[in-house]
Amino acid sequence: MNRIVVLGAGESGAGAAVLAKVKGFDTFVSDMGAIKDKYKELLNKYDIPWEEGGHTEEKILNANEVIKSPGISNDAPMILKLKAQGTPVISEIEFAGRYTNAKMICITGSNGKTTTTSLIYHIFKSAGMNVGLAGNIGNSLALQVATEQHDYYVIELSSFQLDNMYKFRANIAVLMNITPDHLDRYDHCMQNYVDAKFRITQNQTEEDAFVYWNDDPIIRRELDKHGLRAQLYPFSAVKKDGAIAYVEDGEVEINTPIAFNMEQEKLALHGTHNLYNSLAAGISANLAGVKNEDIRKALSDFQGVPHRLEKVATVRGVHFINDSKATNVNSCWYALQSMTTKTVLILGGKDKGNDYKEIESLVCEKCSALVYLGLHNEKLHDFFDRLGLPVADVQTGMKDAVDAAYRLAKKGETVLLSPCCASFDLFKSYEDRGDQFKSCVQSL
Ligand code: UMA
Ligand code: ADP
Repeated sequence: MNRIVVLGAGESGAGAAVLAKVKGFDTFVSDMGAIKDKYKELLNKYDIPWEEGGHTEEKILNANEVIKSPGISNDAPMILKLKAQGTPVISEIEFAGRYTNAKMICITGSNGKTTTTSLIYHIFKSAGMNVGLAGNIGNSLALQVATEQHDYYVIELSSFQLDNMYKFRANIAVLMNITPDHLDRYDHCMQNYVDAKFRITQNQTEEDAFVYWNDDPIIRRELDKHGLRAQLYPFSAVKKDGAIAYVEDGEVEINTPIAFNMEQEKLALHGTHNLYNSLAAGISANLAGVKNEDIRKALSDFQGVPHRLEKVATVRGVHFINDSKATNVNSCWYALQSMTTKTVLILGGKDKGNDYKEIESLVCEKCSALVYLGLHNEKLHDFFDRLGLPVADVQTGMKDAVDAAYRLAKKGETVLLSPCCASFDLFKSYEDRGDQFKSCVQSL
């Protein structure tokens, strides 16, 4: 087997191509769109042939194996052709996993992946371990495996990456939660998405660990279905139902493998959802043998991740919070739940099959007004207008949304950007959306 074709030349594909090349494969990269200059430079540096602006069939269908970028759907025409002729299609993570003996700490879930991944990485790094940060967080695992040597990788995994993973084994698998997301990629069938998430446990052995949120109804329902062999480490906000980590009398406690405790007040991240993230990170570090004092210190001095409940400024008594990464309904639920003042919520964007019922009662309880920000706000009008809150409809961009929210907010209230939707209708990315929000707030 010597020809590997990589489809898509973004962060994932370019890294996979470099690894394939340094491992001696006849490597070819094909991108349907335009390849960014930085990835062209990387491919050229390693003398890897590439094409852009289309997929040339005869250069792809002759591959022995194809590495697919996660952004390409499994029913894209080229993927269907490859599958029909029996060519294996794998993800970059699956490929990279073959070339490293590092311990793999993998994090998935509908929400909290990036925060938990960053927190685990921060703990390991602060404890002086040789650790790489990779995956959906924005760093190719394959590129690091090709060019660096780490003892541990902390890897954020999206369902898209898990979809094309078959033999990869996570030494520590963390599943934060499962709520509807990306259903457009799963035939609008929730079970398909749930099954993708549970792939994080496949190939785990009795020596491995499965860390999960014990109160997630879907995870609990599914536990028996997936033939789990790993040791189980369930966590919960409170001591109940066999959780091995929880909060009791203001103390964060982890019972096993090594007893750990710290004052909840000292955790750097606030809010119920962040307690889950801190518990999952603490358990993972504990399992990897990080000393308690190092875990305590790192959980208390973590700086947080931009665009996740990020405090921006207070302008004439109105607080502004950037939660642009809330790209689904459940993450907005947690954001609203953690609000301590009345809130003007800015929401909207590219809908992913959202059901807003989940936040209806919190919107009634916490919101004083709504700003719909998107090219197509009809679904928001249909669902929320009947609640009788003041509403602004903005289709033009962030400046008008911030102005409208500021006009609607009373002194002491909070303007929260927590959109429930992807950003791609009006913005390049959720980072672009959050950055524009911050700069519009700064210039109020
Ligand atoms: N392309 C094709 N053929 C197609 C479709 C796309 O060639 O049919 C090309 C595009 O022209 C583009 C390339 O594929 O040049 C991009 O591939 P990609 O969309 O997979 O993007 P990457 O830059 O490789 O980034 C991917 C992840 N992107 C997606 O899953 C959409 C990044 O997650 C991840 O950080 C990166 O790999 C490294 O692992 C981003 C993301 O949005 C942050 N993830 C989703 C999320 O978090 O909700 C799942
Ligand atoms: P992901 O990488 O899974 O998208 P992030 O850590 O980037 O997760 O957080 C995304 C959004 O979800 C943030 O806006 C945050 O407010 C919310 N969030 C973070 N952690 C959790 C959690 N454990 N449960 C639910 N929502 C969360």
